Amino acid sequence: MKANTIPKRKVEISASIMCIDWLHAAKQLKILEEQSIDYLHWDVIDGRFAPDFTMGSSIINKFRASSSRPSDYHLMVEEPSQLFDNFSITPGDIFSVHQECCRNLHRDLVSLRKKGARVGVALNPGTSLEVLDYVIEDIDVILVMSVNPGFMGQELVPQTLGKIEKLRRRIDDMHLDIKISVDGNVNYQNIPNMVEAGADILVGGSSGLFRNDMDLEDSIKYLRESISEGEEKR
Ligand code: S6P
Ligand code: MG
Repeated sequence: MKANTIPKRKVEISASIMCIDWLHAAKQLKILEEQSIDYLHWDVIDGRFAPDFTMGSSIINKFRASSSRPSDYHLMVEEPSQLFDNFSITPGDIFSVHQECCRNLHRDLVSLRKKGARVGVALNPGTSLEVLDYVIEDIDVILVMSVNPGFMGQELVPQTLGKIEKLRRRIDDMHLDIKISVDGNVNYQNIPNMVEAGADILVGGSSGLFRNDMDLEDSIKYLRESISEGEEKR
């Protein structure tokens, strides 16, 4: 199926909390709530699989408790199954682990499903889609990294757009109910192309949501306009 014949789906927004304005976090969380942002995206980084560190479970669980929005966990850590029990999971939450990090990916997906999560697998920009061949039926969300995991504020890896398109075709051809999430440099210029290629969830970070030069309400408005522009094209 060609990208322009993709049936219309509602594109959702996941707010990358590592990019929030930490000095005004409570105020910004309230705005995300009022604006019905679809998910709060929690990046967990261990300094080994990806450089730098972000938030641990104590910070995330505390924040989570003050919002009604579903969680979208993104674990960028080696052997993530060691941490599964640390996070609270409620029905509707997405929990993504990196294919590159799991010694036994299928076993980890089964564990996550038993915990009630919608299970996600994240792929680095340089990881081929073929690694999912024998687990794809067990996945709810595929998180396509459009930058290398670790830092905010990076440039899009351009091959990602073709990868989203190829993945969309594969999912549709197999008649699977899998959402494609895209994470990294989700800005107003890239969003229409990401949506046209077949993205279902966009992770808004420092370039499209928590911007230094704009109020959060305005960036949400521009983000939604850019999504509509992409939806028109597919
Ligand atoms: C990166 C992390 C992402 C970032 C987000 C940054 O390791 O997984 O979720 O927080 O992509 O967004 P931006 O717009 O600064 O690239
Ligand atoms: Mg992320």
